[in-house]
Amino acid sequence: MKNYYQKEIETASREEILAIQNEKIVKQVRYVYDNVAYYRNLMDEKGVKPEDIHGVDDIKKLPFLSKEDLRIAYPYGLLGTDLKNCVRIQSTSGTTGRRVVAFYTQKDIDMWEECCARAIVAAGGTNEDVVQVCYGYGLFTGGPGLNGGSHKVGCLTLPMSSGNTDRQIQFMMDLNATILCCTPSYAAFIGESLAERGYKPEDNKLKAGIFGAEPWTEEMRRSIEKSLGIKAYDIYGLTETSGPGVAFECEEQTGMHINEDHFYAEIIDPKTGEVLPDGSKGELVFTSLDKEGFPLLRYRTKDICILSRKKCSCGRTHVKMTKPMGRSDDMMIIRGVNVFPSQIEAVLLKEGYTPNYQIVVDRANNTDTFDVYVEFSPEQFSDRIADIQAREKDLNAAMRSMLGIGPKIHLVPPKSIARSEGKAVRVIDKRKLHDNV
Ligand code: DLL
Repeated sequence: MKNYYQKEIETASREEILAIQNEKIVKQVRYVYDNVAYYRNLMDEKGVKPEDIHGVDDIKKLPFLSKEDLRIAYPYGLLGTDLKNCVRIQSTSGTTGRRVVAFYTQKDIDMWEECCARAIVAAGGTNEDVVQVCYGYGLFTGGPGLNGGSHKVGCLTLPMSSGNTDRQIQFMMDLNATILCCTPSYAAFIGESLAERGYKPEDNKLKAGIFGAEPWTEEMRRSIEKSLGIKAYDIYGLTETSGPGVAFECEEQTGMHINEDHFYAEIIDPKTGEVLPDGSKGELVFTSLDKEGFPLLRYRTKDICILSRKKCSCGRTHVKMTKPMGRSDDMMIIRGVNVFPSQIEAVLLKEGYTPNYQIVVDRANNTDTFDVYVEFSPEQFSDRIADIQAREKDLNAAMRSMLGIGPKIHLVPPKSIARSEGKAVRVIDKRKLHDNV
């Protein structure tokens, strides 16, 4: 028996979904035009009026919003309703200096939590499950979003937040957690920590994990599934659109269904802004169809992916997005070659290394330097220089054939690279520091 949280909408026909979207977008554009002066000005500059929008086909007439607009309009410029109607804010970590503050009405929170509930049910969750949420709680959307979704499904929810791995393991084992929610890098660390304490994958009661908030490869998925003895599901979202649950994976594990009754997705050419047909790789753009507090239209996510409408065996009809193939601003250009951290992760795991690595890019004598620090697993560890050098050489060759350039590989002892409890910091690009001086 297949399970859905909101079967009717999750399995609606294409025509039904389009009808819902067409109706919602007309109302939403009118709402934004009337309430958000910042966006009204952008529409006026482009010569588009709410009357020009008759359905989703007309969305392409609307102006884009970017992170830069969010920065200019910070904090209240894109607010869609009186503050007295809002009940919550959430925010990004702002590590890249661009803090986003998003506002929610109670209706927005309910919609967001329902999206997360759909994700939990798609991962096999029912009211008999014990859901351990170790995404951060607080301003970050991960903890509150999955917490709310878990309540809606009726699961027993363990609001752990991130960190304190000893306590995570104690609760997981003592309270028989069945579904784990955290970043994939933290899931890998929990798996490693369980093994260190002598637990085998079959010793825990976990059956599924819902992992997202950062890029992770198929190789990483397999490694986590093996170490925890679970099925690992991807979940995607961003603070600007609500948080986790904008898209989620089903049992087919071949991409994430976008909750199309709430979010309209487009793929554009990131250089020209031209809308590309389904199946093309490009930048994902979201229009929220029914948000009140922070109703962004045509928001450019910078995430690069592909949309697919291929029939899914789970019965859900909503369009699927591939895993983001890195953000357009994650891509490093090293000695003229485009490099994504995910390519490096894929090579490492394929070659039997752990997902514990760090990439350091710098500049010396006007040339880019490219170093990758990789941990030995305890089984691989050797202190014989000849062994280490031979392994470093092999890994350099494997990277060169994947990327087109070979980084300097530094194999380091187990446990020497800091573990992450939230989003992992994989890249240290020191060139940016020089450029900012
Ligand atoms: O990371 C929301 C979230 C929380 C998603 C928990 C999933 C689980 P932000 O901090 O605003 O929100 O970061 C959003 O993270 O634009 C992507 O670049 C990246 N991202 C989110 N989910 C995935 C994923 C949350 N499944 C940004 N795969 C997005 C790859 C992801 N990247």
